[in-house]
Amino acid sequence: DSTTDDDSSERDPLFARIPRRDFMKAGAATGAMASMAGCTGLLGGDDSVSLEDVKTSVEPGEHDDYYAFLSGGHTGEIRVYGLPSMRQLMRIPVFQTESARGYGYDDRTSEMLEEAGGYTWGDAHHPRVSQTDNDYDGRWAFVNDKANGRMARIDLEYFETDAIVDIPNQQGTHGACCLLPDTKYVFGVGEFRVPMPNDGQDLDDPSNYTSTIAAIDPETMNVEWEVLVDGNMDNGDGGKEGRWFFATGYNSEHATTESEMSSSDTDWVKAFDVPAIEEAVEAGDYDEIGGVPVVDGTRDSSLNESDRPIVRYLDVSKSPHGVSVTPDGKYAIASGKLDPTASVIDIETLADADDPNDAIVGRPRLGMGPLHTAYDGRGHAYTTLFIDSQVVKWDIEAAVEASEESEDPVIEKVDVHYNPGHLIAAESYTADPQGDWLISLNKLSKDRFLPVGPMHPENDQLIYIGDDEEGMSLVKDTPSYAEPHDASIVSAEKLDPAKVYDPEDYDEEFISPEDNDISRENGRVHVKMHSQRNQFGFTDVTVTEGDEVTFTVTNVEQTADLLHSLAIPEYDVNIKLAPQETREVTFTADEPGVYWMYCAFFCSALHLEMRSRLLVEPA
Ligand code: CUK
Ligand code: CUA
Repeated sequence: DSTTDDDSSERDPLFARIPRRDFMKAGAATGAMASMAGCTGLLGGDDSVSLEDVKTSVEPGEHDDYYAFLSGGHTGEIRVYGLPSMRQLMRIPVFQTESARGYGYDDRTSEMLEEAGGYTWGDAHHPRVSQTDNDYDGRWAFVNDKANGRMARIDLEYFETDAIVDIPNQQGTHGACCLLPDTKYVFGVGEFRVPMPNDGQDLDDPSNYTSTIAAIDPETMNVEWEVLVDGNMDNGDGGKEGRWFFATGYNSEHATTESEMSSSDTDWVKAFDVPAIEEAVEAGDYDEIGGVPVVDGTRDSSLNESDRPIVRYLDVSKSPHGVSVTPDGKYAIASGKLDPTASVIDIETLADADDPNDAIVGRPRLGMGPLHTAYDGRGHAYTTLFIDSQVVKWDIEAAVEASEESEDPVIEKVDVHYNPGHLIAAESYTADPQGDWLISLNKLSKDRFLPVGPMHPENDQLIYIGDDEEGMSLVKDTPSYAEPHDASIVSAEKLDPAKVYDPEDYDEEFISPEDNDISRENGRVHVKMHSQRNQFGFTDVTVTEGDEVTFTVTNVEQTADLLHSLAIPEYDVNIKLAPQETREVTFTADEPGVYWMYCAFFCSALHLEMRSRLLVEPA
């Protein structure tokens, strides 16, 4: 920690967050303490802190203040960044195989990918981190697969994908989010409408296509129930109080072409009343389709069935895109996309309103192409303007007070480069955002970086939002590989990743040096061996052509960061072995010859010598 030599940290905990260098810089003009006391907001009444007084760069050897989990779009992965440095700390493969981690190469992960449909890729959009009492609890992150209708869970102790569910009745699972305060469900929001079941019936009868939201139990990753609705759905966010869940939707027209889909001037935000849905499921008021209870939440049914409609349809301007609930849980804000306004939905009003549209209490005019909204916890909203290439900061209560569509609530706009999709502020999805950093995830970088061929990187821009008087400050550009959609930013102290594996946490047998063993039975060979600097448990393993061979390999190192792997040339095998980790891999030895099994992590000066022979005898 670079601040330990800064004696001011003993005086005020706030100073502990300011690296000495920046502290000195801030104090250079008039002497440290006097200058700091004079800084806008720092020791004053409001919460804002000037940019000069926060860490914007992270010196060599220092740690960041935040983790940011960015989705990797159609690479299928999650990337972990540090903030404010924007350094990429780790990549977590989710829907695609990845050789450095041996993900999709060992038996456990390849079976998981196989059981989740056997696809080789996914389209990961919305990483959401689990919460308890409306705050990050460090357990899991979840992310959707828009391509194949799936939801994955990432274990944040090991930073690895540990479950993927193939959601029945959904083709494109687009939105993903949690029902708060305690992550009772993870919701997958179905985007593409298809016949249900999609088995060849009603091929060209779009009026019979449907989409659903799916409620997934975060512990078991089972789909507990689904609700089918009218129209496409897009993004979603759960209320903070455990009752409401909101999904935007375009295509209330039930159309199949772009021009028809955007012909109507209004579309819907759907508000799902979760306890009412649970009652319906409890009462058996559902059809079982694809093995899960599916409750009818179409417009007509929800208006007629009971005095407590399970889905409320709110009319908003055409093709809304993002929706997010404010930190205080009062409003859900849906962005217009094809309309320059956002719709502010009063959640409390919604419960009792005869006409759900009465709950729309504000329509601020923000700019062209509003897509997604994030929060600083000081009453401001930040919305990306895709067409204008800007982030607009606006005042939520001012938008509610303004009687009609007005630009009044707009405080400030900042240019971003270019065409932002999502944006995310630090801990914006919790009840208590940090209010300092915001990332704008821009789809196009155009000329911002050295050219690298026709495919450009995207540009994730870091913006400081902690100073309400100075306004937003663009701090850095970060090129990123296609293509982050959403992100979650979590204070570093809220996560506690493991340094080595705990063998109790996996099913494979831990192989110590004394457990090394080769057993053979009916054409099956099971090799159990340990690995350690600088050798595997066996220098030679002999099998016969056609044998089915299983290797169970443990890295018995206790030292953090000391990885080995078992790579087998021409057999397409590479399993990663972090300290105390065991992995298993099974393959058929169908080509006779000598194969040098080696360790692919440069683990010591004798790393190159860390290799053993697999001898496959001709049958
Ligand atoms: S979506 Cu991509 S920019 Cu999937 Cu949240 Cu809006
Ligand atoms: Cu072990 Cu290289």
